[in-house]
Amino acid sequence: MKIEGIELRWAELPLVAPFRTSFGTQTDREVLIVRVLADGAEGWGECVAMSEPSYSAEYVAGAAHVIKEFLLPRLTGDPWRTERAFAPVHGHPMAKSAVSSALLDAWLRQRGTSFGEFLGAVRGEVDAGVSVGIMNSVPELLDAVDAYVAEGYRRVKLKIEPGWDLEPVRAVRERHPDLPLQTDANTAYTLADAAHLAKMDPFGLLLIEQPLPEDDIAGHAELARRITTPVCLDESITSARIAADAITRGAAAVVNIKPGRVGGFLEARRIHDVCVAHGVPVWCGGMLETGIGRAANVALAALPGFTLPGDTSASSRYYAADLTDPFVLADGRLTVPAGPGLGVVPDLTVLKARTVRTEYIPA
Ligand code: OSB
Ligand code: MG
Repeated sequence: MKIEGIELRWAELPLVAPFRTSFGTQTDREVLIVRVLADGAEGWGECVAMSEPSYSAEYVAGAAHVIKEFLLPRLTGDPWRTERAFAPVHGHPMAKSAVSSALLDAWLRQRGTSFGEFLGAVRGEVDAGVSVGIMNSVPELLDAVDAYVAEGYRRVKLKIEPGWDLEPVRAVRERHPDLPLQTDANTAYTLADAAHLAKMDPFGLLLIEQPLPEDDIAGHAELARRITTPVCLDESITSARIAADAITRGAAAVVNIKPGRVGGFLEARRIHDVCVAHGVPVWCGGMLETGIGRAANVALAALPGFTLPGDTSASSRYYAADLTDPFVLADGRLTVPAGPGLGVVPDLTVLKARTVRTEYIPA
C-alpha cells in the first residue's frame, strides 16, 4: 500500500456530563482524528491524548506535532514495518497508536477483514462496564450509579482519590450488594496509604486500579501484599515487557489494556498474550473515545483473555451525538463491528460540525 498522505482533524465534543478524576475535570473531549489515505483506500484513527498532560505526558497539540514531524515521514503501507520504523521515536504511544490504527484500518479495509478477525476476537459482543467520576456528594453518586445499573451496565468503576474513597465505595456497595464493583485512583496515593486502602478490602471489589504513581512497580507489589483487593495497573503498563515485569514482581494481578497507552493494537495484543500466558485477566480500558476509537477497542475486548468487563460504554454515556453511528447497550453488552476494518465510518455531517481545524499533509 502506498501512502498518499494523512489528514489531521481537531474536533471538540461536549461530554453529556463533566467527568472528574483524581487528575482533573473534563467537560469536553478535544480529539485529534487521523485519516490515512493510501492507494484509494482510507483508514481512520483516534488519538486518545487529552488536552493537557495530566493522565500521561502526552497532550493533543504535542501529539499532532509528533505525528507531523516524526511519524508521518516514517509511515509505510505495512503495519509491522511501520511499528518498527516508529520505534526509534521515544515515547509518544498515543500519537503512534492514532497513526498506526488509521493505517491498520486502511490495510484491513483493503483486505475485507475486520479488526476483530485480525486481532483474534472470539466473541461477537462484549460486556460493558462504566467508569463513574468523582461527584460532589454521595447522594449524587448513588443517583448516577443507579441510572447506569438500570441501563444494564455489567460492572461499575468508581473514580477515587484521598477524601473520596471509603465513604462513596461503602455507600455504593450497601445499595448494590452484588454489583461487580472496582475503583480507579489514577496514581493518587502512596504506599503510606496502604492501611487506609486496606479498609476497602471488606467491600469485595474486583480490583483497585493504579493506586500509586506509574513508575512505582515495587510499591504496587508491596501494596498487593498489604491489601486483599487485587491490584490492577493502567498507567504503569506501557509495553508487553513492562507487563511481564510487573506481573512477575507481583505488582499486577489484573491488567487494564489501552491501545493508545502502549503505542497501538499490535503491542496491545502482545500484552494480552503475555497476560494470558501468566494467567492474569485483562480488560479494555477507555479514554472517553468517540465511535472511531471505540470500534477498535470493542474488537480488542473480544479477545479470549478479556475476561472482565471493560470501560467500553455506550456512546450515550459520553456524547449526545457520537462521530459514528452510536454504540448502543443491549443486555449490558456492545456488539463487535463485523465490517471491514473498524466496521464503522465517521458521520461526516457530525464530524464536520465538530471539527475546529483540518490539515492535509502529503506523504
Ligand atoms: O484511568 O481509566 C482511566 C478516562 C480518561 C483518562 C483515564 C481514564 C479514564 C476513564 C474513563 O476511567 C474510561 C472511559 O469510559 O472511556
Ligand atoms: Mg485508569
